[in-house]
Amino acid sequence: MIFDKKLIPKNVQEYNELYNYSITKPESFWSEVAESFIWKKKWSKVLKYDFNKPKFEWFCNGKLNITENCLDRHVKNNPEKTAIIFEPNKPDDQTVHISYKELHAKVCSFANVLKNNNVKKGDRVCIYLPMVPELAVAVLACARIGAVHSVVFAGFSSTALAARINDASCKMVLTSDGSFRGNKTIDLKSIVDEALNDCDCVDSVIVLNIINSGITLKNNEKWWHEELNNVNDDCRAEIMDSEDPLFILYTSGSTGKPKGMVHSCGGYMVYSSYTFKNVFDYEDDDIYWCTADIGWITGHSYIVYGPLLNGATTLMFEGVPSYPDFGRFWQICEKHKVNQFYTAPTAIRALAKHPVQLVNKYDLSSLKVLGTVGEPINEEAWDWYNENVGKAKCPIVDTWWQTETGGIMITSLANVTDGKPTFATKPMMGIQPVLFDENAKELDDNNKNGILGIKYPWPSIARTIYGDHKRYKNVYFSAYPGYYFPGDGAFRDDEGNYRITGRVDDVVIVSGHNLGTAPIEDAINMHDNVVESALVGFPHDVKGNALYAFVILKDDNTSNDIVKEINDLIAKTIGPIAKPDKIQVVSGLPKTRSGKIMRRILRKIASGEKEKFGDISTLLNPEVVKSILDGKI
Ligand code: 7RM
Repeated sequence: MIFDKKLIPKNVQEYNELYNYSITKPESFWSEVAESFIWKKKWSKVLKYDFNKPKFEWFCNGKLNITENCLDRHVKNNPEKTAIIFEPNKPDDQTVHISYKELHAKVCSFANVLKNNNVKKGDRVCIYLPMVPELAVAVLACARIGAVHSVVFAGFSSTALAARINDASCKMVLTSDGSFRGNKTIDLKSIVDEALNDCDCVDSVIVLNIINSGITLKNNEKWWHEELNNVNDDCRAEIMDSEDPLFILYTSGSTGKPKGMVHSCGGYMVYSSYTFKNVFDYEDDDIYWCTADIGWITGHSYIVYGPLLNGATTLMFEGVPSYPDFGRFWQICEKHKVNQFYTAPTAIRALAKHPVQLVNKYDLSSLKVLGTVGEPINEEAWDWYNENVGKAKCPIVDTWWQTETGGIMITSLANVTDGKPTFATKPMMGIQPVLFDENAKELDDNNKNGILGIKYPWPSIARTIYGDHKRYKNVYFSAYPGYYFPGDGAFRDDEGNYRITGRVDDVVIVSGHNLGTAPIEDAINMHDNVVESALVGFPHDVKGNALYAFVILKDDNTSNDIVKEINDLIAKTIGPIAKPDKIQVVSGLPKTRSGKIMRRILRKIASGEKEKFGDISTLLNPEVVKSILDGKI
């Protein structure tokens, strides 16, 4: 274990004591945690911050390279230990075990490929790859040489990819000829080709051969395996300042433009690893599996960095939960004797729809800890997970956090603090949540709903939005000066447990994907016959939320294919995940006098409410509500 025993609470009392220490003496506490790592030069000050600017600096003037902590240190102590288990899409294909020593060599070799292709410290590299080990290798190779990785989920469309490449002026793109997903192969390379028609910043592309598609590459494109022929596996780790950027990861916002959250080297290293150890109660020989994609923050922090920093064995799965059948997750748990299993409520709800026989036929006795992330988990899903997967003997950690927070913020700690169904429960050490009432005053009493805020900085808070610090300040630090505002509502019970109630802004979580409504509306509005649109979420028993689009057309009678055409536009500009379940043509949208769409009303209509809309007299056009209700689908 990389942490001193005194930093790892073993029971509720120790958690309470350590938590109190962490918030009364945060600098001493985090300094002790940071001592657990290999620094090339120690920090001179633990924390400097200013909520007004806003500016946060952790482990100031400390020098390090995160890959030395992920790799070199474990190669020294335990070279043969498995770092990554790769489980391919098809159950019959070969599983791969990559030891720390092998991973170190792969990362160093590929870091040399990056250098040979003129990537330097501070350059941005876009990574658009499916869930194969090379994705983890690429991420770490960037970190090795101080290049800033920007991983884009390989389910995003060419338009979404191009926007992200351009926003960060990425110099290089790492991709593959294609990917395997269930019984399909996906032609990733042509998505990249299309994106690159709109990107002038990209000098070169390196292509991993996965599906043997036999494509020919252009002049500035190279095959991954051929590039590896030109290098050795010796690569010095670049010396990074604690505050140097480690990566950019995009998340949706309430305007059309995605926000490139920037994370730094030192604070992110300390927080992602410390939370991994405590939340999942990871022990030395455990096999840990997080089913997320590395294209999301969950994959960054809890497939790659958190586990590797702890010297853990982390499983990467290329495929989908439904192929070859809905028992695939459990088959993998049995096959690899998985000890910690971390997934999303949407996956649980989808699997719970299928016969429980698909779970019961596998031996899940290796499981010790279950986790959920991404959205609130409803009681039925929690019960199903607990009874059928955990056999009522595994603690379930419901982990609340965000791309912006870098690591888990509110959760129970497996085998230490108690879980409570539908509650994320208690703050992580060092995290000070508060609830605000409608007057933006801190709520002191319990059993209340409020808006969630965080009172004090923590090491892995995103440092800025890439290229737009003003927006960073506006979105996260303006609503409640002196606090971080995550955009979620919460309820706090008598014991101080938090239940996250959902977004309070215009982001909808569909199947665990954080979708901004604004960019999807922008896509709908691109249709020639669309005048205006409004998109809201409504509860859905599998996806958590689904999307409902209300659209005003120029000419109602022209095309019967409007629904299909809008869906195609959305799939092309954002990705298929953003397609609404329902698209209703309306004559008008409920608006305030200042012209703002009253989404509150649309949300109610979408979720089936017929009468109780509260006060609609402030609307410019109250009559429109009835007409939308009459046409509801
Ligand atoms: C890790 C991740 C962040 C948003 C967040 C919430 C929602 C995440 C939970 C949750 C209830 C949870 N990052 N959310 N975890 N809601 N309970 N345990 O998902 O940036 O993609 O999304 O997700 O609304 O603000 S994210």
